Amino acid sequence: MTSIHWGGVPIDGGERFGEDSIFVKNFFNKYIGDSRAECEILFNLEAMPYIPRNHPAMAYRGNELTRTKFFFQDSADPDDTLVYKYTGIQWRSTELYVHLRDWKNKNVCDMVDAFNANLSVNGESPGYNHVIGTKYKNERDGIGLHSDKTQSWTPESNVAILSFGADRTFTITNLEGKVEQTFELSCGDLFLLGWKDNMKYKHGILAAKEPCGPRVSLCFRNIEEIWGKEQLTAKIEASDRARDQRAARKAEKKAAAEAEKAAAEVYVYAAQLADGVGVNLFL
Ligand SMILES: O=C(O)CCC(=O)C(=O)O
Repeated sequence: MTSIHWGGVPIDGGERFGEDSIFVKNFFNKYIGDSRAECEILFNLEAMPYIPRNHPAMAYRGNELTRTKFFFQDSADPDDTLVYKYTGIQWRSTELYVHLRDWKNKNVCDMVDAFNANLSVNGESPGYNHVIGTKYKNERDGIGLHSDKTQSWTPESNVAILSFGADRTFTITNLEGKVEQTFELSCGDLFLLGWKDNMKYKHGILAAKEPCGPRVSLCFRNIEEIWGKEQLTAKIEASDRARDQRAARKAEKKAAAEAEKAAAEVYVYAAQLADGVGVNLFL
C-alpha cells in the first residue's frame, strides 16, 4: 500500500481507495487553511485568471465546455511552458497559461509550496508544478468520465484534487463505465488520485439533478514535458494549420457530396422526362 504522509506524519483520517488513492475530508482547513484564499478562488473571478468558456481556444472538438478553467504552470525558466497534454487539447490554450509565480494573487502559489514541502507519497515530494482550476457554475456543469492522460506527466506521479464551494459527487468507474465508488466532495476535501488507480479506473463529476451552487476544483499535477517559447509558438502555428487543413478537407467533402446529390436528382428528373412521366416543375 502506498504510504502518504503530511509533514512526516501519516495523513489522519483518510479513506483509502484502490491501490494508491486517498480521500481526505476537510483537508484544506486541517492542513493548509486560509478562508480568504478559499473565497477568492470561489467568488472573486477577478482574483483568478479564469478563461471564458466560449473562448475559441477552450472549445473541445468544436463544442463549448460545461465548465470554466484557468491554468497555472511553474516552470523554472519563465520563458518555458510545462504543457499538460490531454485529449482534444488545443495548443492555443497554452498561450492562456499563467506563470504561477507571476500571478498577482499568491493563494494557489502558497498551496503548491505547502503540498511540495509537506506531502510525501512513498517518501517523495509530489513536485507539483501545474494547476488547473475548474469552475462548475451549477449542477448542469460537469466533466465526463475519463482517465487523465499522463504522457506529459512525470512518470508515476499523482494528481491532487482540492474542492471548494458546493458539494459534488466524484464518480469512479471501471474502464467499461461500471460504477465502483462515489465520493461526496465538499468544500476543503482532497482526493489524491494515484497513477495506478488513474490507469485502472475512470473518474468524473457528472451533471446532477439536484440544484447546487458553484464549485471550484484545483488539480495539482507534476508535468515533465517542457516547451521553449519558439518551439511552442511553432507547434501552435503548425496545429492551427493542421486544423485549417482538416476544416478545408471537410468542406470539400461536403461540397462533393452535395454536388453528387444534385447530379443524382438531375439524373432522376431527366429519366422521368425520358419515360414521359409527368413532372411537375413547381414541386
Ligand atoms: O473537478 C474535479 O473534481 C475533477 C476534475 C478532473 O477530473 C480533471 O480536470 O481531469
